[in-house]
Amino acid sequence: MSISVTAIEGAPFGAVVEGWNPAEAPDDALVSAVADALQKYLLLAFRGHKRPTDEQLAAFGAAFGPLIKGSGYFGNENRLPEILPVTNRLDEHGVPLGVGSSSGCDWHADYSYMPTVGDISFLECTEHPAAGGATYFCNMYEALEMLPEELLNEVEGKSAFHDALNAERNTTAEDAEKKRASGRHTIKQKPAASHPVIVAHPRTGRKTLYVNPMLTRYIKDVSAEKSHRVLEEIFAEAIRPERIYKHSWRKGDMVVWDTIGTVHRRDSFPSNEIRDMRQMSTLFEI
Ligand SMILES: O=C(O)CCC(=O)C(=O)O
Ligand SMILES: [Fe+2]
Repeated sequence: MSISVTAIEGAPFGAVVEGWNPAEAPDDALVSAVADALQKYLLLAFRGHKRPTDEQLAAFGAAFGPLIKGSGYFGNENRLPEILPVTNRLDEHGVPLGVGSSSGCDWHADYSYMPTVGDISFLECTEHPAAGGATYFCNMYEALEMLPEELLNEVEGKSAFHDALNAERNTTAEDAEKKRASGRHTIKQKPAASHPVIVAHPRTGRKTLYVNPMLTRYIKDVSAEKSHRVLEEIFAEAIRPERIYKHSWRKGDMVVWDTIGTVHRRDSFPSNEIRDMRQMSTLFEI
């Protein structure tokens, strides 16, 4: 199987990948071609392939590292454990079948609240609404390179505390209540972890800014007031239009991205429409 990789025209980063055959087990040549492209482009949008089964999708993801069992973790035991449904679909009792509602979702890096964080993430589009529901990605390597010196000085050598409390903010109160009543929870435990604010990517050594508005709670060893101010200033400096790629979904797209070196968010969409995605992440200790 040979894939073609083409930079996305007009985008600050990202490439389209064509020629993937999900029915073929990923071999070393494919895995290294994808890993190289990912390092170069940060984000790869696979397009034009046949729809992978859950098993094929998980086999592809697992070729890049150990996958978190996202489905069990978020209380959606009805699927292959490695595949997390990001969907506003409901089951026959009106209980959400996955995480994610029609509301938007704030900038974050997947699983930044875990000791081993999301490394490479995968998001595959089964169904999307006619309008809305785009996903945006921001290059945090560049954000670090461009960070004003005064701000850099404030965070150099510092760590930040991340937790999952805000992950639930992205669901509607009504959906959260239905999940609670059903005995399923969006997150069973409330995990938390600390990581350096400036992280060297474990494979490339490239330094990135590892904080995000949704999951980073505070910078450690400074006053609450200072932590709040510095984080606000960092986000305002870091998350800027010139380093954001917007992905408007087509059915069947699979986007793969460097989740240590980027942050992403989702737009809301009309609640009477269905958006159905399959998500996976490999984990890595940073
Ligand atoms: O629904 C989206 O577009 C983004 C969901 C998300 O944050 C993820 O899959 O990691
Ligand atoms: Fe995410």
